[in-house]
Amino acid sequence: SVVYNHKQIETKWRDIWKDNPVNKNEEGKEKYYCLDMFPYPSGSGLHVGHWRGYVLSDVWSRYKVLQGYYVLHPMGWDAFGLPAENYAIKMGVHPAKATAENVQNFKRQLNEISAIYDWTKEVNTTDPNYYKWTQWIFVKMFKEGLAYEKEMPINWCPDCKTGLANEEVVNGACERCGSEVTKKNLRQWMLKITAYAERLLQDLQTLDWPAKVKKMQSDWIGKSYGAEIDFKVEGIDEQLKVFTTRPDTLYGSTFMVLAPEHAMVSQLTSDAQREEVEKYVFDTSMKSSVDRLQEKEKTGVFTGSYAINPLNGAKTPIWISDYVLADYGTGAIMCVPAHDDRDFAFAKKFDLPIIQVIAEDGHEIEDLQEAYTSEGVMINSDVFNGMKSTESKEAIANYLEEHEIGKKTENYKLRDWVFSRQRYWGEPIPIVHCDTCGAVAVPEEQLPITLPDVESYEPTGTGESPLADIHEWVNTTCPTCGGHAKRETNTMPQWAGSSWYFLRYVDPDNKDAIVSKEKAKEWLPVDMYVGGIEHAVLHLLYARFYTKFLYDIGVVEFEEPFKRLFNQGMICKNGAKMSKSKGNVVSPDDLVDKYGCDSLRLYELFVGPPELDSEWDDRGIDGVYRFINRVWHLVTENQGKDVTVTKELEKVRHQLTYEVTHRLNSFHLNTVVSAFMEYTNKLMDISRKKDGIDQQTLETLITLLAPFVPHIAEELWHMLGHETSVFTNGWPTYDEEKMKEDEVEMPVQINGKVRATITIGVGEAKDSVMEKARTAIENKLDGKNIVKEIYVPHKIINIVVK
Ligand code: ANZ
Ligand code: ZN
Repeated sequence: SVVYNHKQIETKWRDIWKDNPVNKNEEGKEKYYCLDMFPYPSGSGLHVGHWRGYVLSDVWSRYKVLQGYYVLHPMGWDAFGLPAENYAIKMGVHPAKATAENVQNFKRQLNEISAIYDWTKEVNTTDPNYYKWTQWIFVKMFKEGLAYEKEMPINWCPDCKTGLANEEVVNGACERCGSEVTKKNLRQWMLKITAYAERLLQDLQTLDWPAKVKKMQSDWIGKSYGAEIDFKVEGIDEQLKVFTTRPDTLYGSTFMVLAPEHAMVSQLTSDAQREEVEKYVFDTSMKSSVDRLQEKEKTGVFTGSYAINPLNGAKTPIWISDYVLADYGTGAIMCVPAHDDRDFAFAKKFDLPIIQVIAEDGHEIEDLQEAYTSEGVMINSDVFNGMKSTESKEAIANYLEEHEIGKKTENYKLRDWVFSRQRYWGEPIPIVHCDTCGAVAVPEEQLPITLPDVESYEPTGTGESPLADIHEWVNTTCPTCGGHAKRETNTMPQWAGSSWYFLRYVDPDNKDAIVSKEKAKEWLPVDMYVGGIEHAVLHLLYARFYTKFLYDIGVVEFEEPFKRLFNQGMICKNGAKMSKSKGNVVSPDDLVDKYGCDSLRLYELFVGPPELDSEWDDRGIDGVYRFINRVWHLVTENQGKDVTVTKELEKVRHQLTYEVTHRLNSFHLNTVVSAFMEYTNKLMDISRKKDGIDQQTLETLITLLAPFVPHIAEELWHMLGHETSVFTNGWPTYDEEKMKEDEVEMPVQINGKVRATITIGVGEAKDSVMEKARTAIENKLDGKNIVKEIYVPHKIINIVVK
């Protein structure tokens, strides 16, 4: 027909694809794995912001199909977590039921995108057949000593009587009730991710990931080089060990600060100072970690003891303060107020001495107003005076090692992972606590430990999960000795299920293993991973940690899960991230109805560079819709015409193929759309002025468009007489020789202003070009004379007149 009817076409092709998928497993095809970060199936459904990532990954998947790959493009559900639990508390609906409904709804909405998901591979983290393996990995980690229990201070709301995740603490207050959040020591399960710190850091180099994300991960791991130095303490026989990244500043150390939790605090505290110290220690223990990390006025208390500087014997007072963290380095620092901002603020507040030991050009500053944090030349440092501070770092560290008063060390910011939640809606941790044997792993053949039904999902108020109230579930026998034991009632964090799900898609029904060796070899690791930048650190780091662990125990044969990563930016409206809570959500439904799925897909790409946040404007889709209509008319008008292929048509065809291929490979998808628009306009010009467009050019245009607008592409492809799908055609190739322009337009300037345009041949001689230029401006000289001619081939002709 002449009129483009998106509804009819899109319904028709969706039906056809149902029985004849375009992505087929055929002899000799290579495999390609393109993965989306799987969604949390929330109750509010999909908006056009969610579409963006899903369209990006589908375009990429279909592109790979056209290149001849058999593509795995799966979808599933990260369905444990707080919202379903909160909904259960409010409405009394079991989280499993609410989740199942949300999944159905999500799936229906996802189908509107027409992505080539393979639903036979669907996974759901809340399915016992899935979380059996989440638990299995935990058991393996426990056996390897990587999962362990520890008393840990966690955020605690005294009114709700529950532990809170950091995300649930807003400005130091409980997100639910607004009370001030305190700390409570609770037994937690920890995963020893720190054992993998160095590998997680080093292997970043092997990844084809955005530099920004790699930097965020390496900052998070936070490796720093420095030294541990032993200070003698006056009057007692024990040494105080500090960690510093700046051994070069040792002569400038004028006091020491310990974390209030440091093991030696009590021992160092004099009788006169004890009351004040103990009060400070207690006050600190009541503060949330959030509070403590916030920049604010320094506080602290003197212990009454002194440490001796190992280089010059200086007597330096030992203080405690909450700006020193207990679990970093050694929990104790030597303070150099002249060269460290926090120490400077502390020294000013408590009137402690400041000694400058590094100076620009060696000139000491009189009355320092702020810490001098740059490099420079050593002063006030005895035999090291005059040395560059960069060199003295090494020199002083060596001196310390030689005299056995310190050693060079490496430190990581990365902490072990607090892995337990006092919640119902998560994977039960597969451990039982036996009166005699202690913590014992549930035998692998007894997995999964399924979540029992509960009557009340409310937190118990004791800091234990609601599971603790189900006595028939909690009380059990010990797998080792058969004696009385209790099940662990904490559950896993939401990250657990998403740290390995990419493995399961490959072999979702396997009853005997996470994934079979053969399937893993066929598909893994993931070739392309598409998802939001908000997961740049935690999810990606956890997934890399799990993969390395599974590699170590022989489950997989690769150490990195995701070879290539692409992070899409957010869709915003009225300047804010699109979200239900902001009330600025645009639903895809009306747009799909009015313009079609193809138009919305294309507009999702056209809206801006895919890696950046982009502002949504409904009106923009109109332009994309008109473009699709132009393609429709171009093909319908030229279909079946017997057109001789001109050099010009060939050139346009090769140029278009080149531009689309290159921009697509580098993920510049918005500019792919502009290339389509530009070249379609060119073809329409040619079509109007000449005899029409040849079949091969039309077919190339349609094939290149197919990953982006699959329905109309199939329709036009069939209109041109093909029986098979456009996705069997292969990705078009180009020939750079045939792309070359034989004529170019050149602007001609007079005194720097463009006054005319000439057409010249590629490689045309300078004399001939200038002759054309002079002719073109002949009658624009206003009686002036040419005094100079500037000619840069193919770029500028400037004629200077006076
Ligand atoms: C003396 C010094 C002089 C320091 C100077 C810095 C500048 P990064 O790079 O983060 O590893 N520090 C050590 N342990 C700490 C703890 N538990 N809590 C708070 N601060 C701690 O920084 C290491 C530096 O942070 C160390 O080097 C120490 O202060 C401090 F001009 O020692 B420095
Ligand atoms: Zn036992």
